[in-house]
Amino acid sequence: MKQIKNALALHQGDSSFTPRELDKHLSNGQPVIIRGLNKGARAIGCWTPEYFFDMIKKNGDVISPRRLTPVGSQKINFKDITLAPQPISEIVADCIDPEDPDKEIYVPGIRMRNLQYMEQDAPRTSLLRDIAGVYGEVFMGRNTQCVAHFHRDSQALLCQMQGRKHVRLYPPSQLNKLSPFSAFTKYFNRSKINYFQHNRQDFPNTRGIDPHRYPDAVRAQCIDVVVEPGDALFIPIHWTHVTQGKDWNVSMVYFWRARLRDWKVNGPAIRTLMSYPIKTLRFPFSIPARLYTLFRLALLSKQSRTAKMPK
Ligand SMILES: O=C(O)CCC(=O)C(=O)O
Ligand SMILES: [Fe+2]
Repeated sequence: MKQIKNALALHQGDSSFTPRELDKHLSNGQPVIIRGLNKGARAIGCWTPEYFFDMIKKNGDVISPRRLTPVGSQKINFKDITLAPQPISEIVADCIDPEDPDKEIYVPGIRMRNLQYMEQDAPRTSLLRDIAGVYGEVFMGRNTQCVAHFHRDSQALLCQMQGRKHVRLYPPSQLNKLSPFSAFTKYFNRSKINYFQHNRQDFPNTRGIDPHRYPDAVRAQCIDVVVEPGDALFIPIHWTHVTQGKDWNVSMVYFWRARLRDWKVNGPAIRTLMSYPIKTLRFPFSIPARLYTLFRLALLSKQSRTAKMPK
């Protein structure tokens, strides 16, 4: 892992991070850590899992996706890492006094519009209120581990509200070293590497991948940063990133569409452009397949009804 020197801009508090500053970093495609951007938010002090559980119970539950990164396997297989969805209150209840403190519990992004009451304790900073089309997602759990990916067409601001999170960032030029899935699949923006195959007890776990299987990834240039509660991290479009949250942790991530002029010519951009016609091509083929599935389902339900009929 070669750390890129001076590649991460640093700001302190919200007064120094003006819309002009943000604009500069959007144009340069440079990541920024803003220490203490949200330090005044109530959420920083009170969002224990117990408080979170009560808040959900009072305001309404939602069904959440879940993921679990397997120990020992070199390659990510989405079928293996995806668990059955569960009510978020149950997931948060699991985060309170778990029998195994090292257990991984991961909510890999829920739209914040389904949990709008969260914003009472964590209002958006003025910076975000000035950007059109911003939407939020919540990533949370215990000992969370994500799959390395880049954002196809959006910019992102990760706001850390509880716990610590290690984020590794790779410039767009490094993507070919990170074993991305085929450009012709829907996973074209994700890496096949299991970043948490080894050394799960480490935080940050910078030695999680298999160096024999992925020697190029080990040599890739990157930036490692740990975000603390109250900090925010700007993740530019097409930068691959992978995260590891320690213990109980909550991040509110805000996304907005990148301006076309902030795209650069690079591997992730080309993959994204290729994905648009590929998706359109896949779609007409999927129509007959879906009709056939519907037809079979209709036939099956007719057969089962027939089977139940008395002779
Ligand atoms: O925090 C996580 O687990 C993932 C966050 C992420 O991918 C993002 O902020 O874009
Ligand atoms: Fe992301």
